[in-house]
Amino acid sequence: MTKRASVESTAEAYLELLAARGVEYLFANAGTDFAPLIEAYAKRFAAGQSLPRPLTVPHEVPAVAMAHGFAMITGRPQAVMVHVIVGAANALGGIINAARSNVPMLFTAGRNPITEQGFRGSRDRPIQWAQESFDQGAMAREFVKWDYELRNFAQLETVVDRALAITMAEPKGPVYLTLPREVIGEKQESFEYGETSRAPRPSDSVASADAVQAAARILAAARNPLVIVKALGRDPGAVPALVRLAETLGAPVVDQFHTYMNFPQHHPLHGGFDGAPYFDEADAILVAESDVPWFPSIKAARPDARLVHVAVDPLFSRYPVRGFEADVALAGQPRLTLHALADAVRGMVEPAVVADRRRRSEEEHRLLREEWAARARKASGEHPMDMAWVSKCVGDVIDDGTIVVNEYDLDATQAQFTVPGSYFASSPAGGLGWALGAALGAKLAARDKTVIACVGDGAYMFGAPTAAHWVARAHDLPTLTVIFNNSAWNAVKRAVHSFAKGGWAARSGAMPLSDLDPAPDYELVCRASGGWAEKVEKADALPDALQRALKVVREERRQALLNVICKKPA
Ligand SMILES: Cc1ncc(C[n+]2csc(CCOP(=O)(O)OP(=O)(O)O)c2C)c(N)n1
Repeated sequence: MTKRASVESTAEAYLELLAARGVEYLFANAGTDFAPLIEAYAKRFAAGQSLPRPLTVPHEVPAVAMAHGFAMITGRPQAVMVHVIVGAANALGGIINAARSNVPMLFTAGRNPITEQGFRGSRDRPIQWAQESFDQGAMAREFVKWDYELRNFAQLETVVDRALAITMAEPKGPVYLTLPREVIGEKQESFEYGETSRAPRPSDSVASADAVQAAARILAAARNPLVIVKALGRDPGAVPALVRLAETLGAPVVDQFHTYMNFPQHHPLHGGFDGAPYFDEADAILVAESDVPWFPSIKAARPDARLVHVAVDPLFSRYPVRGFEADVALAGQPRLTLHALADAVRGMVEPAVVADRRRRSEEEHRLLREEWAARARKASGEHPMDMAWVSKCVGDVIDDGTIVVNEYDLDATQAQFTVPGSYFASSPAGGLGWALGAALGAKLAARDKTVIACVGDGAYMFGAPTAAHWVARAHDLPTLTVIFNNSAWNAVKRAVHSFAKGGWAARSGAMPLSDLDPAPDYELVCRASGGWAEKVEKADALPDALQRALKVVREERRQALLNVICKKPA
């Protein structure tokens, strides 16, 4: 059905269309290019139309991360708008994160006025000569699935519907639309559009029955099948499918460099977070949504191990180099593929063999948990605090209503994630600064949940914390931030130790470019935006501090932060 709206500009028609397409939020960091849009919002507000709700985010890093966080919880793309080329440049790290995480998003930027005079919206600021680029899409093109410039009003519906359909098609990822000021500022009288988008929406797909049978034969014939998983839980519906397959096979499942909750950690077939101890035995490995199942240079699968890959895109086609081999690669929705595999495997395995494997895996699971508990007990007495202890204390406060956003330092062995959609870690691309904004976006999407952002002190600073805390207060998004503060970039130090074992840096202790002393009083940054925040220096004080912080977040509905002082790495 066609709808007709009375509008005064293309910008107003654009907002009308986004609202009609279910886009709830526009995360925005404005500039001169926004004038037509802001004017259109004012008119819509006067008419009682507030969608898509504009949220000011005073830095592009948390703006993009908020859209990422919202989409990772809901599966629905939101709009981000930044200021021309300079805003897009600040946003790009977040776009790379979203691209490598297959998170949908309508990323937009104003485009500087092209004309020097003669149009409504022509240049009227000195920056508008220097802020034009030859090809504005080029900056983001490698990391978006599609980019385009809105050229005219007549194509508005086609262009926006196409953008939204492409971002949502698997493999999902951001799209980039630039909005020239003359175009969005152009005067209109009315806008006619279809009530719903009729852009093609590709249906879910699943591998052919032959390929599924071939994969099932490999897994069923193995003595020691193993599952390696990383990002399967992007689709929470894939988690029970993996549980079914693992139980059918009696195979352990290892979360390797995991970025989502993929498999319940308390399940007896959860085999921990390191595949290496399994590789000597594993004669068939199912690699599920894992771009890096092992390091070929350190410890890899046996050369004779049979390999089955399950992923939306088992080639990871957007990666320049990825040499992991496969005997069978099952493309399509892993949720569907895994159910099909479980069905196929069921008739091929001996129940006694499965039961025997399961007993061995259960024992391994029990031993691993004892080892992790012992590590936490040992860490509990250390001063300054060990990150394993901090992780255990955070792990102890997690319940079924908690979402954790982890930018590096929460050690998953010390927590127990059992609910799909409860744990999210940094993108495989690792662009720092993601967690603070992602946690705010998650909270916006799930207001009844407790959202905890676990960040290193480095990750915290990359997240534009002044802007993020401002957003938490201004938009009423009470999250808890836990800073694992070791006054260093330990990831950088670890890389030096790994690259030059026992070398100059290790022997002399000189490690320039990796220390963050003197550590700021980060708690003051949160308090500056009305948050509740404490510095915690003693291990035995942390559990109570976490309880106090959670009470503030849940009952006062105010943001909170714990600056937890941890051992500084060598
Ligand atoms: C935008 C960006 N810049 C730099 C890096 C390189 N980098 C990776 S981890 C890291 C340090 C993280 O420090 P912190 O959050 O304190 O955690 P820690 O390593 O100390 O555990 C850096 C600088 C990156 N991943 N992203």
